[in-house]
Amino acid sequence: MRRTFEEHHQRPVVSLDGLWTLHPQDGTAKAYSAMVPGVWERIPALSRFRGVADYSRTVFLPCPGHYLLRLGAASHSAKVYWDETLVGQHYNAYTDFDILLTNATAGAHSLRVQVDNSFSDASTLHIPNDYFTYGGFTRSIELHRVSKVYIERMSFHSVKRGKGDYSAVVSVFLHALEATDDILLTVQTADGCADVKVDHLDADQRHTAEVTFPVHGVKEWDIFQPNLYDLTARLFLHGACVDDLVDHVGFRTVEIEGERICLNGRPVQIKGFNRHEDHGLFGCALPQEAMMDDLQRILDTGANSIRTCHYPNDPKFLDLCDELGLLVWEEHHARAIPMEIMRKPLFAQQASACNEEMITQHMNHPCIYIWGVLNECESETEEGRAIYAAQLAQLRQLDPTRPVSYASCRFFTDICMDLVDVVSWNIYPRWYHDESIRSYSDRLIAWMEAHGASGKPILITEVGAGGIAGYHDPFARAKWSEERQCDILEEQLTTLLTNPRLSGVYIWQFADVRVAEEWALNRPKAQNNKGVVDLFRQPKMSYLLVKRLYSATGQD
Ligand code: ADA
Repeated sequence: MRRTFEEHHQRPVVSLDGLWTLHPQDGTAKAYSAMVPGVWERIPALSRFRGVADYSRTVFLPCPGHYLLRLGAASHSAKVYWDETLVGQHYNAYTDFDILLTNATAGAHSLRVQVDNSFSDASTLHIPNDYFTYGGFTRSIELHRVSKVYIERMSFHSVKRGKGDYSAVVSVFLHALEATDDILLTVQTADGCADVKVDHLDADQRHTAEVTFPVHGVKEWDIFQPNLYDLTARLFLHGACVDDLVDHVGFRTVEIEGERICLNGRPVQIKGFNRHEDHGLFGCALPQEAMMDDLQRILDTGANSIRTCHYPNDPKFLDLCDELGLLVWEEHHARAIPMEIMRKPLFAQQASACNEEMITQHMNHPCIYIWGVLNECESETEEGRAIYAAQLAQLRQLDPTRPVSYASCRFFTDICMDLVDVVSWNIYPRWYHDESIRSYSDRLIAWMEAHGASGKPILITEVGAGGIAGYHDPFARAKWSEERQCDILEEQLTTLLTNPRLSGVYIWQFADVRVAEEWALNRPKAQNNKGVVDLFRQPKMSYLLVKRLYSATGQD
């Protein structure tokens, strides 16, 4: 399943997850049985394969009609062939895409998804980086049978009117595949509902139905208080229900009040982790059990937030954060992209597509409190500023209800802080340089205040140190030892968590992750070793240190 709950009760949906045939274009005629979702690197013979591979299977359609393939992304590019006709393609491993199959015939059909994880000029977001771009069909795929008018998606946000009283603001996006009359749409959540009648839609016409209605006495979604409500849209043709869509939503407010980030009117202190989608057993295709295992540990440390470094996360993971009451900083896919790539027209196209897909697909999740872009890109030049301004404007246009930010490392040179609602910095005192965290953070914050951060919340979106799991050096406490990682994290966290000018910190990072081969020389084991657990989730000494420090401060 794509989500942790059923999105459709009326619409027939079947999962296409399971064993597919995999043909890597590796010069052999070999084929493999491969799990979808999954990464091919978990097949021993393909553990180092970077290139193009074809996933294929037969799909049986029980009756003729209109069908929708809902693909939960592939890493990192996909071309989809239906009966050997190209019917769709997608770039970027971290957002979903739909493919319509109209007037399909009943019976057996061939489905082939050609996946490519190679680095080339055709890929501006997936580049050799300090995380691993796996190859595979990495998120779930479903086959939907849709009526001649169907619900493509719906967006939701809420506006507070009083204690427990909100307005639900819902847009339902319809797509008519044939000319249709007498359409009725109902929308319901909590104790509120609304109806919309549409007299006629032409074939291939899209229509957005917008409704706002009051709800009363709702319990607000909050940190560790995940009050969720079903939002249900149902579509009727000539009085008969032909389609539906269910989502989980929460009623809450996120506001910036001076130097504070406020949730439901209360300032919050972020105690978070950066978390990559990467696991020693699953690559980036973590099953929900492994996601939940991570979240149990994250909750155990007393953390209250996760930053989805550096890309949109699996909707299933966001559902779990909704259901556990964890705040999420979600960001589009970009990590330290060089300017020579950012100035390419293809970068603007691929980045803005990722922004649009991230927000339209994830905006209903109450756990997401902020959107981020362009982690550690060129925010110290006018050329870079123009790109930041364009991307931040796009985020605000797509979702005016949440604050926006970016995580910077352009120390004492950044010129974009005036563009954001929350100022965010990645700093590594005592690891990448040896100035004390107190001295360095005081100096940097003073500089920020004079260069665009004044009057705004400040987050430290990355802080941490390396620690190779199992490497102990209790006397010299050399760098890369677990002991030194604890020493540095203790100084960083005790200083930053008690600085009243800061709205919180995200530790870099929850778990060790694989890195690209090109990064291996300065990453022991070809991993980024700054996790508090290793690639297989074995806790390091720093796990208990973080638990002590995060648990010692207030709930949020
Ligand atoms: C940067 C970057 C992270 C990671 C980190 C590190 O802040 O945003 O992705 O590379 O440095 O480990 O050095």
